[in-house]
Amino acid sequence: MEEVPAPASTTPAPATETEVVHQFDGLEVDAPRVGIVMGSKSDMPVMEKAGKELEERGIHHEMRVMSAHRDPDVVTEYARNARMRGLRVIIAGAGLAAALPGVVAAHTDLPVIGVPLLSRTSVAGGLDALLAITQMPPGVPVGCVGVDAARNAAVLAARILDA
Ligand code: RP5
Repeated sequence: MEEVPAPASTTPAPATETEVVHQFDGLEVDAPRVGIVMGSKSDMPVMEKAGKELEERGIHHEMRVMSAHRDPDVVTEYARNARMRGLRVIIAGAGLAAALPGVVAAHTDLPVIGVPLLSRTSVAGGLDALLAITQMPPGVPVGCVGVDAARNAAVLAARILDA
């Protein structure tokens, strides 16, 4: 009796190890896993504490200055590409009408940790930024640490990465 060929499988063959390795060819081994962004250069002295904490823990990170109000297109592009670039958590610090963490969270599903910052013209000791960061609409969460608590944001990011 003539043998009938088996129908072609609709499920793809399991990937070989070589194929898996090739899929990761484009990713740098030491690509940053945490993105630290801030609304102004003036935020750097405080936000550097987050970078220092991550460095001490051996967690690759990058630091960028971009303002939700002054550079909206840059922020949008950064947030939209973040996951594809290998980032897993974003720490976003801003003072005053601190829109940066919320705008980043609007464009990525990565966890975003906001750092409300004290600035020269802050009101109520940074409460302006703290409320701007925490009072997000349902469905677009931003985690938030204390005012100027950049180091805590890094500790939290490390815990998220280990989860
Ligand atoms: C915010 O306005 C920044 O995050 C910063 O904390 C504050 C003041 O910015 P500069 O006037 O110092 O650039 O957007």
